[in-house]
Amino acid sequence: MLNRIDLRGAAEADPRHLLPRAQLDVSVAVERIRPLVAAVREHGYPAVREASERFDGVAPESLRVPTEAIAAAEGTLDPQVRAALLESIARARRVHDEQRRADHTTQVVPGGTVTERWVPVDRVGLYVPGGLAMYPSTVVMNVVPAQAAGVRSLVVASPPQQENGGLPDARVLAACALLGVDEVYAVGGAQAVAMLAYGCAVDAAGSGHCAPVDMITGPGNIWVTAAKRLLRGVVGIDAEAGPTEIAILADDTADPVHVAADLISQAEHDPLAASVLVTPSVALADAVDRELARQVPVTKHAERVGTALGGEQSGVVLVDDLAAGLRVVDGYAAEHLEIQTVDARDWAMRVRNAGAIFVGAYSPVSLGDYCAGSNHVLPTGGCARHSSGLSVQSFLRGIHLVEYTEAALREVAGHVVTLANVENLPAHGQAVTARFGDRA
Ligand code: HSO
Ligand code: ZN
Repeated sequence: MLNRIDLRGAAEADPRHLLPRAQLDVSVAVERIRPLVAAVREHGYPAVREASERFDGVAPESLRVPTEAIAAAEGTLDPQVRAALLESIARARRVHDEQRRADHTTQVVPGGTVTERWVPVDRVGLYVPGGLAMYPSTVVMNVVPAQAAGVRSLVVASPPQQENGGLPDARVLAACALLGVDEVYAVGGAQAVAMLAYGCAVDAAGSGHCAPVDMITGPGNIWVTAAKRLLRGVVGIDAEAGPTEIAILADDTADPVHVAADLISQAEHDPLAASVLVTPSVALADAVDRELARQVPVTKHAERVGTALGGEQSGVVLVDDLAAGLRVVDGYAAEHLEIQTVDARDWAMRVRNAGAIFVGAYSPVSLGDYCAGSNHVLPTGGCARHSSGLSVQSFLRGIHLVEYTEAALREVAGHVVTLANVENLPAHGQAVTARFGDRA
C-alpha cells in the first residue's frame, strides 16, 4: 500500500525531493478574493451580507450570534462530549498557562538595564471553518493559548449553517461557551477574514459593530487562506496550514499494529495527507504493510485513507540505521513526528526539525490532537524547519524597555558617537552628547 523508498547505502540523501509534498497555489485565489476584500473594507455590512448569501446560501439579519444562542448550544451538548472537551481544555490550559514567558530584566552595566516585557495582543479573531473541516478541538487549541497569553478580547467567526437557522455549527458554539468566548459572528470565508481585519457594522441598522482585530488565527479553505495572506500586515496571522502529516521513526521494537493505526489516523483527515514511516527494519516495514492491508478496509474513511496512503506524498523510507533515519526525519521536518524506538526519548532529543514529537509507544498523535495538553496547530509542509506550532508565545509581543541612568549613558556615549559617525548619522551622536552640555 505504501510506496517504498530505499535509501539504504545512500550517503546523506536529501529526503526533501524523495518525499514530495502537495503544493497549494494560493496566489490565484488571492487575486480572486481581492475585490470582495476591498468591498468589505469600503461598504462593510452590505458587502459581507451579499457574500454570505452568495457563498453560504444564507445571510442572517444580524451577523452577531446572540449570547443566548451560544449558551443554548452548550445545553445541547452530549454529556460525554462535554466531559471530553472540558478535559481537553483543562489539560491544554495547564500546559499553556505554565508556558507563558515571564518578563526578564538584564543588567547590562550598573545603571543600565534592558527588560523584555511580554505583552498580549489586544484583540484576536479566530476563524473556525464549517462543514467537514469543522473541529471543536481546533477551537480549543486556538482559544486556550490566546487566553493563557492574556488576550483581552477574543472573537470567533464561523460560517452560518442553513440547517442551524443561519447560526454557525452548534458544536462550534458549544465549544465557545465552554471556553468563555461570547463574541461570535456567523460569517465565513474571505468575507469573515475581511470583516475581522477591517471591522464593520453587524446589521443593516448599524446597531452593533464588530471592532477590527489585531491578529487572525485558525484554519480555513483556500479562500480563507488567501484572504489571510492578502490581509497580512493589516493584521497578524498564524501560519498557512497545509495538509496534515505524520512521520514515524521506528525500529523493530515498534508494534506494527500501533504504527499502522497511527499512519491511518492522520491519513483520515485528507486525501492529500502524508503518512511516512522511516525505519531501518525491513521486517517492520513488511509487518506494517500487512497491518495496513488489514486495518484500512475496515476504517470508516477507507477511501480517503487509501488515497492518502497510496499517494506520492506517503511512503516507507528504508534506512541503514536510526542515525540515518534521524537525518531523513530532520530533512522532512514533519508536522507530527512519532519516535517508536529503543531509547525513544534520547532519539527525540536529537531531532532538530518537527512540529511536535510524540515519544514512545503510548504517545500517539491522536492523543496530542485532543487531550495531551500540547497544541495541535503545527507547522506543515516543511515549515517546522523555521517555525513553531501555535503556543502562548504566538499571542505575545516582546517589548524591550531600555533604562539607563545619566552615568551609564555617559560611560558609553563615546561608542555611540563613533558608531553614529561611521554610519554618517552624526545627529544620532548629537542626541547623546547634547545631554552632557555638548551643543551642536
Ligand atoms: N491532526 C490535526 C488536528 C486535528 N485532529 C483536529 C483531529 N482534530 C492537525 O494537527
Ligand atoms: Zn488529527
